[in-house]
Amino acid sequence: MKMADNDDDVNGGGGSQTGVITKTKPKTKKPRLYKVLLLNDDYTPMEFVIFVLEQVFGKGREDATAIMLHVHQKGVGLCGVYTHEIAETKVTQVMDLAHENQHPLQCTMEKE
Ligand code: TYC
Repeated sequence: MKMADNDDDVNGGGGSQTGVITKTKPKTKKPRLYKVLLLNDDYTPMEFVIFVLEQVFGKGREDATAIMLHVHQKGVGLCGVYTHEIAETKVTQVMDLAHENQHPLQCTMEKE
C-alpha cells in the first residue's frame, strides 16, 4: 500500500474530491553554470583589477588581491561561477569598466 508522496496531487484536479492520486513532475532543473575568468595583460594596473574584483564580484580586499596576483602570475583566474545571465552581466560590467578607464583588461565566461 503506497502513501501519497511529496510530488503527488491527491484528487484528479477536477475540483471534486475523487481521491485519485496523480504524479506531478517536481520542476527543479539545475541551471547550467558558467565560470567568469579574468585574463592577465601587461598594462592594466594591479589596483584597478583589485577594484574590479571588489566592485563587480563582491570580493573583499584580501580575496581580490589574491585573485589578482594569481591572474598576474598564471595568466588566467576564476572570479566566480554564475548562471548564464549573471555571468554575462559580470563580463559586460568588467569590460565596460576597463573600456571607460582605457585599460586592456579582458574578462570571459565558459561553461563549467
Ligand atoms: N599584469 C598586470 C600588471 O603587472 C596586472 C594584472 C593582473 C592585469 C590581473 C590584469 O587580470 C589582470 N600591472
